Amino acid sequence: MSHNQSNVIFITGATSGFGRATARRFAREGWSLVLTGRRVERLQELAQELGAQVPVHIAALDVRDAAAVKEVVAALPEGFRRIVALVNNAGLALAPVPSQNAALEDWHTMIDTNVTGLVNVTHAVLPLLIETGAGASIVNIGSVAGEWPYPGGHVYGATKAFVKQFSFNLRCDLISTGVRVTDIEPGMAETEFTLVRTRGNQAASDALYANMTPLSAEDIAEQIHYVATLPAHININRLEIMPARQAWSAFAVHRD
Ligand code: NDP
Ligand code: 8X3
Repeated sequence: MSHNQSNVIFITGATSGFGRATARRFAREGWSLVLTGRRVERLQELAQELGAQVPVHIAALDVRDAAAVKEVVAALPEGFRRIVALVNNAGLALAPVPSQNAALEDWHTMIDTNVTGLVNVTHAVLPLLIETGAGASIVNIGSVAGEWPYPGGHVYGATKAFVKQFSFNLRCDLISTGVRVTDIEPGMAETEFTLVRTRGNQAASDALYANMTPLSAEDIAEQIHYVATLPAHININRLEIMPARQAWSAFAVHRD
């Protein structure tokens, strides 16, 4: 399949981090962009930046709102309906504290966004991806937190484990359609992720990424571009990526 002007990528959470870097990465290759997120000013800024290069359609969207998701997809202009890649990227972690201290509302927000939101968008965009057929891709942004437990990971890690299993199960059903599905699982990457997780604590975010080299948003955008532009007969099921300076640790043991 050729990747020319008529290829469209639909990105959730395009206002920051991986989503914004992915918009820029695919703009470089001439793809048309559907950029969504809640912060409209940021969508407008990105459209301003990339609109001279490629066709850009922006839509304010909270992925938790299933009706709004359906409306945004139904209202896609003609030139933006041949979706070749859906990047389910919108997501967040909250409550970097032990489960017993976490607010139920924060757990619900993570489930509503990372699980229900991702499902909402997938369900709405799937018919267009199937229409595109061979070479189309769903790229879901999971996390190492969906593979490996860690203190304070509670519901966040569980939502990302859902993303992985949903990705694999989608593959089973989509095998005859040519639509590929990949779960990309990044480790530590410096975006606004930790600012959101700590509710705006810049010092905590800076400390987490200090004196090591975290992944960048551009590193992940590069991997998204890689999996979505492979020849149509190749499906990367799962791609787990860590900074060279991040690895696993020992099991915790609580002693008397
Ligand atoms: P950022 O906080 O920089 O970006 C998150 C994006 O998600 C923003 O564009 C935000 O847009 C969007 N978003 C959040 N909630 C909603 C919502 N309800 N509806 C629509 N959009 C929403 O973080 P990252 O770029 O790092 O995160 C992107 C994805 O990567 C997330 O799924 C995250 O879990 C995952 N991830 C991040 C890692 C990291 O270390 N950074 C590692 C592994 C996975 P807006 O607020 O404008 O709606
Ligand atoms: C977030 C990455 O390192 O906090 O998905 O688990 S990490």
